[in-house]
Amino acid sequence: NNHKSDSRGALIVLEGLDRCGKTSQSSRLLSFLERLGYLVESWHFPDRNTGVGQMISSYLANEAQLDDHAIHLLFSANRWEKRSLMETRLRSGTTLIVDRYSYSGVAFSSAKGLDIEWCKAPEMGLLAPDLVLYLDIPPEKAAERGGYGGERYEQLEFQRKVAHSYQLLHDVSWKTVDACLPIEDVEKQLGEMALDCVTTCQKGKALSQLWS
Ligand code: FDM
Repeated sequence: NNHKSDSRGALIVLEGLDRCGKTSQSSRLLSFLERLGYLVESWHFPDRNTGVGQMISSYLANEAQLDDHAIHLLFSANRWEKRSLMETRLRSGTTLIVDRYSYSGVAFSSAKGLDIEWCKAPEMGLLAPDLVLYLDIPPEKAAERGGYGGERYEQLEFQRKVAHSYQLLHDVSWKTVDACLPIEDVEKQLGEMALDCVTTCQKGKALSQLWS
């Protein structure tokens, strides 16, 4: 690896409804990039390992009740507490594959009826992804896949609202992939898009911040 000083890893985010295949695709993407010799880590938000993450986790399990605004800010705080580590990793050349990020934050909270601009505000200044891979699946199809675990939000009616909210968040970094295709086809498409992005960041692309 001939590192130029402005060479860095890529920030790649996977987004989509529950049961769209994000988690298994992110591990496939991780091994694909590893096999090519890249430094790469797999991350997930919410990160349930921190103190804030534990509060989020008990909220999602319906063990704790919280005001919609309060839980929104906790999800955001959970990203802020990882921001500097994220930047360090990227600048040292490690690519991050992140399962859910600020887009989940805004899509899920605005699906409850919170104002979308209010939802975006606490995300301002977090690192902007170089690539957002949206795994597109109709809510009904996702529900058929079964295995909704019974956490808060894992209901068809609510997922329909989330799907609608996601549509309002598309920006230049978004690429939509049809998540109803066979697993290997989705994997191949994601791999090509990610590789392209990693190469661009390796050549030296400035890090930017949400929302631009
Ligand atoms: N979720 C996730 C939010 O509501 N806001 C956020 O900022 C994030 C990152 O938490 F229903 C929701 C999305 C999902 C739930 O996510 C838990 P995982 O991926 O199942 O852990």
